[in-house]
Amino acid sequence: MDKDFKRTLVTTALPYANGPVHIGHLAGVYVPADIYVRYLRAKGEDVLFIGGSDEHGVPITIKAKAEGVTPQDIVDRYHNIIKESFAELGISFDIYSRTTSDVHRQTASDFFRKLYDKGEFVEKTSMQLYDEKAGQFLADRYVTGTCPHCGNERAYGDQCEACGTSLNATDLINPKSAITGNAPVLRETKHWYLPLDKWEPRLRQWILEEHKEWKPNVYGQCKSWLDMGLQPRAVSRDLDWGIPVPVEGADGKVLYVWFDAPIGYISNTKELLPDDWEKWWKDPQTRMLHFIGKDNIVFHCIVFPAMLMAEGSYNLPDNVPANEFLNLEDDKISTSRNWAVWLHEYLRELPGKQDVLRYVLTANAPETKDNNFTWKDFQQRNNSELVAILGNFVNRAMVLTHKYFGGMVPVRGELLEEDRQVMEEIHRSVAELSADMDRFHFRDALKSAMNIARIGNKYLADTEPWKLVKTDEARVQTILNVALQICANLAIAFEPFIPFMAADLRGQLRLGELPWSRLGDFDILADGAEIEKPHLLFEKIEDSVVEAQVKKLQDAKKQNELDAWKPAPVAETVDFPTFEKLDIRVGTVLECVKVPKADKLLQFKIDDGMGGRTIVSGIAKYYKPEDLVGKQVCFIANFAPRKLKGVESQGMILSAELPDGSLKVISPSAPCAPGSKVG
Ligand code: B3M
Ligand code: ZN
Repeated sequence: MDKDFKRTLVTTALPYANGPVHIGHLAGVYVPADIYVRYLRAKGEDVLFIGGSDEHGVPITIKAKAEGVTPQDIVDRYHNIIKESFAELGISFDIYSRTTSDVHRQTASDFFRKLYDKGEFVEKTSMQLYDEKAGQFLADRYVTGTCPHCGNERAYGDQCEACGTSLNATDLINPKSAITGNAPVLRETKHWYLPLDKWEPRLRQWILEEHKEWKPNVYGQCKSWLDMGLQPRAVSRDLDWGIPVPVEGADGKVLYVWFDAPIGYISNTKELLPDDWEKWWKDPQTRMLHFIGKDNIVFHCIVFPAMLMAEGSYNLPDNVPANEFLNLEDDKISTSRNWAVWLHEYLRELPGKQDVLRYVLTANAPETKDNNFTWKDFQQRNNSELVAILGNFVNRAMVLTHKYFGGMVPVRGELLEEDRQVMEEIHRSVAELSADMDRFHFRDALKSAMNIARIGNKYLADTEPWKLVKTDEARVQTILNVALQICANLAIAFEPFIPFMAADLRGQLRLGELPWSRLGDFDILADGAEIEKPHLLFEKIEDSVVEAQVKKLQDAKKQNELDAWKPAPVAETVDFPTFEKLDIRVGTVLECVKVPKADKLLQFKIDDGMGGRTIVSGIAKYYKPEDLVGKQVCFIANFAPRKLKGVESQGMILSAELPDGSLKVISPSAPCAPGSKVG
């Protein structure tokens, strides 16, 4: 920011169109980027906000195959969901396009071709796994097999999810193609590599020397990559989904998704401004910022800049304010385990609450370390911050104005020390707010904005205009004028964070859009101006609402556990005489009661055809005793007797254990004489 610039280009990571976006994406990338863009716009700066979907790559083809549809069907579905839900959340992109657009195909293809023609690539052949039955090379994700590190038999070719090791498909023991189940063979293939090693000295100088101001998490990750030494990276793949490699004899090869995706930022600028896009990318007085999550740092700080250096005519990013990860209810967000809050579902299930989500995700933003989202905290921040501080202050100031002055902004008289102090405090908060915005410290900036409302609340509580109204109306006029000017300040301060509230508040105050420069002013509302009858800016969120969300998550977790369940391995082989040693019989339950002071145990009186016996069984959690009376069960009749909570158990009732851990007693399929042998 110390450099002179005329305009700012802001990009956000292009989400993969193989699923909807969740709160982790929002907190890390889209909400902070939108806050910053809205801030720059309010300052009157020239800014362009570019977004779009990343529609290539192997996961999309896998999903398509699993559903029996085309990759284009998949990306059409998710691109639309993502685009609409961003718009509904108020993420104010100037364009949200996609990497299957014609402009992008052409732009990415030309970019590759230019590097190819300049001799910037190295061609290399290597051995890759090939599925002879499917007639295609296999991306790492398309190969499964046994992990060489931990023995997990379901490891993927790029990673073993059991032990977390990243792998090459060729490392797997007993590799299998995910397409046909066949064992793949090794076959030679040719690819184009970008020699990152060639750019290493320039990258070192540019990042480590010239960008020491980058966030420590970003700078640190870059440094460790650079210190490990950079290797050439393949920028093409053998795949039938993607942008064809624009070179003779490259049939069946497409650009690697991480080569084409960042070029999407350029393509989308071009699509929006066909005649004017170049100044946003090539004029040194344009400042470029990439908002991304921490898993994308290397691509945006090293690989894409190296591509831009190789091309030669583009600017490099000025900053890459990457965030860490957001956890959900103390657990890692996981798409495959459905442990996530999906934006499109949130918008449907909590309609009209866009600002609450934006507020909570900013207050908890994972700016410097991983952070946690909980529904309890969501409720609490809504109820005790948005409702109790911000909403309450604005409402009080406006209600009092209507009550005492017919809804007209009262004239401000002489200021007292307490008024001047409040103005000064607000000036301090405003200064901190702007400074934090410039440093991408949006959590702190939001605190400063909320502080303005806190100051307002305290001001009304201290001056008690409702008490003065009978004795000193002139003083009340001054107090409410100041309070209303604070409301107008809040409409400016909160606009980048919670724009729906800001628009609502401006409407209630009958104000148009307000520039950031007016923040800290106390003459925004003119004397005698009319304001609307107030309505509440926020409503309380009841327990039942967040409890329903927590339950939804827990249900998803249970469902996952069931989906992942596998029967226990079969025990050691036994012969018939060994089996016969167990004497299993059918019996009828005559009585069944809970064992006192033992919450797991039921005590049975069983008709075993031999005079009856008592058996104690640990199934109290799964049955009401009365439901079992009269039922027939199977039990081991020659099980050594043992005492359980003081009761002698003469046998063992057989039950099956279900995936959720519950037990179900085994009954014969038709009535049997008590004492019948099972075998
Ligand atoms: N689609 C990865 C991701 O969504 C990737 C980002 C591309 S940015 C050019 O995390
Ligand atoms: Zn493993």
